[in-house]
Amino acid sequence: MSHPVIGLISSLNSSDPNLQTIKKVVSVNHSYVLSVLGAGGLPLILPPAEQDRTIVEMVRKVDGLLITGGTDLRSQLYGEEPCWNQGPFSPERDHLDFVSIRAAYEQKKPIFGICRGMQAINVYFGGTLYQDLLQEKSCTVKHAQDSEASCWSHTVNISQNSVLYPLLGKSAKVNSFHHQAVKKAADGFTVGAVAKDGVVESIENDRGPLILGVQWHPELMAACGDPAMKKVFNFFIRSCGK
Ligand SMILES: [Mn+2]
Repeated sequence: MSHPVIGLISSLNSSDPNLQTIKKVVSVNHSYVLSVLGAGGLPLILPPAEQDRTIVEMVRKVDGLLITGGTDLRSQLYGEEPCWNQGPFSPERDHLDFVSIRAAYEQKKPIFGICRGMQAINVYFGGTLYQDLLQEKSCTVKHAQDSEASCWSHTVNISQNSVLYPLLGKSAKVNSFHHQAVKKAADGFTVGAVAKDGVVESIENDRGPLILGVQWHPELMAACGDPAMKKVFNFFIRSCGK
């Protein structure tokens, strides 16, 4: 079997917010690359592009799309003005996410969203987000861990109907680096995993080629050899096989 080509959505970063756009850096955390390679996929990094049709053509070159983590989405994308704790957003990244999700969906290619990537999928298909979990009284689990990224910090309960259930069972140990979360899941999507405080930790589509999102960072655990999270990547790469 040939190795599926996986498009990795990149971010446009700069350590200095005053840097001109031309000096910014297109980047993908190495752990995504390692996790895709480890599962037998061929990672291909997709940069932002001004024209929609350029992004559509890039997506045509891949067998599946991995929407990586990143900054907060612009809140207006789900119809809200920003709250005080809205983090910096990236218009280039918002554009890249939405056009590539649309293209992969239309081209019937599997999509895997991680952290911001899951939130982008949910918002693209019409769902909403909590802008800041710290404002939610019911949110009693610490979702922004201070510990090492490869360490798990909270647990999630997985529904029996989820694609994650055969891989992880009814409960999984996950890391957590988010202050936003899915509020209303988009139509056509089901919540697959929740934290003990009810915060949504995964969503998946009800039918069609796989669209899966997880709120934690399996790539940071898989790249350090975590067997459970390696299974998640193996499952995604298998889904992208021709
Ligand atoms: Mn969490």
